[in-house]
Amino acid sequence: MALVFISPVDDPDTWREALLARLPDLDFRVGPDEVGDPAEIDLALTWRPQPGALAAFPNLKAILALGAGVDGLLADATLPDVPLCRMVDPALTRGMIDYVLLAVLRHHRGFDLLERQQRARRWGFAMPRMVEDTTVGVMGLGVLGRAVAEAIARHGFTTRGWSRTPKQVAGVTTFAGEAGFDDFLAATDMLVCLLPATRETAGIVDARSLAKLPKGAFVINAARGHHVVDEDLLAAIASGHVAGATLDVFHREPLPPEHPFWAEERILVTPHCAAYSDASSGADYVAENIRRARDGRPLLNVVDRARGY
Ligand code: NDP
Ligand code: OXD
Repeated sequence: MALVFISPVDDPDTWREALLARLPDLDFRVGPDEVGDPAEIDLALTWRPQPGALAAFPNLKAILALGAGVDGLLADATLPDVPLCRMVDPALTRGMIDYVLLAVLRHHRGFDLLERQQRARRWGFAMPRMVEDTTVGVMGLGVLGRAVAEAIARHGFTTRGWSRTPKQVAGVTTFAGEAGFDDFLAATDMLVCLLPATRETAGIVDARSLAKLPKGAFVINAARGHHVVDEDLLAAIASGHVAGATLDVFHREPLPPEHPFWAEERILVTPHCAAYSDASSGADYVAENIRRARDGRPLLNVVDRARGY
């Protein structure tokens, strides 16, 4: 099979090496230079291709995304109508667990406040709450949200989760659908967003949902900027209702220098670095999907295009 690799950020050589170790017969070509005849390409392994780039391959059988979120790919109206598979990679999941746990602990132990105090050369100390007295609420209980919620619960935080359909997650009190959303928010001291970017989830972290959180809550968004109404979050922080936020993703990336998030000292801005797929751990999964495509078997983690994730 011929696979074209197209990504402005991922290293083609590590993916080539990892995939050829598992599939020595794979014809691995890096776009655009090594594409050759576009009609020979069966598969695309890709992240953030230029809009229209994948339409150039008339015999494409599947698109294998190098990321978990496929909103960028689906935004391309010319995306070929072939199965699109999301990335599921233990290293990506591990990275997300670490990122969210770090953010939760930073807010829980008041390191955000201590950092501000240091800048002001001020010595101050407040007793932190017990972990079990802080409730973390995870929106989205898919591959990443479930693993994150389980890790947070194992750490001792009271943990809630919210998803579209009902779920059971060890140590986590779960809520589902619109009917469960307000109850989920009502006791959530730290709101973690790990939802996919879809029509239904656009602007879900808005003035209305922020107002439902207990006073002094924190927001951690590691999913997409699409989920947050920026002005509403800034207003909630300015009023003191929300105590601060950790934001990894934004409507425009890189976050423009004039954006007010940069200047709000109660917001930590990180540059979409929460979690990455890694060839050494993700190649088993990608190789399995390549074998399945070659053998005409059902692929793993195919996106439901109507649902958007
Ligand atoms: P999954 O598709 O595995 O899970 C999505 C979850 O969201 C499911 O539990 C789903 O519910 C829930 N959901 C979807 N729509 C709704 C809705 N309308 N209301 C309530 N719940 C909903 O995704 P992943 O866990 O793999 O990834 C989540 C997101 O994380 C990605 O889409 C991506 O945007 C982001 N991401 C960010 C990274 C970063 O570095 N910042 C890295 C990787 C991913 P149900 O199961 O009931 O359908
Ligand atoms: C992803 C991402 O979806 O990096 O994998 O955002």
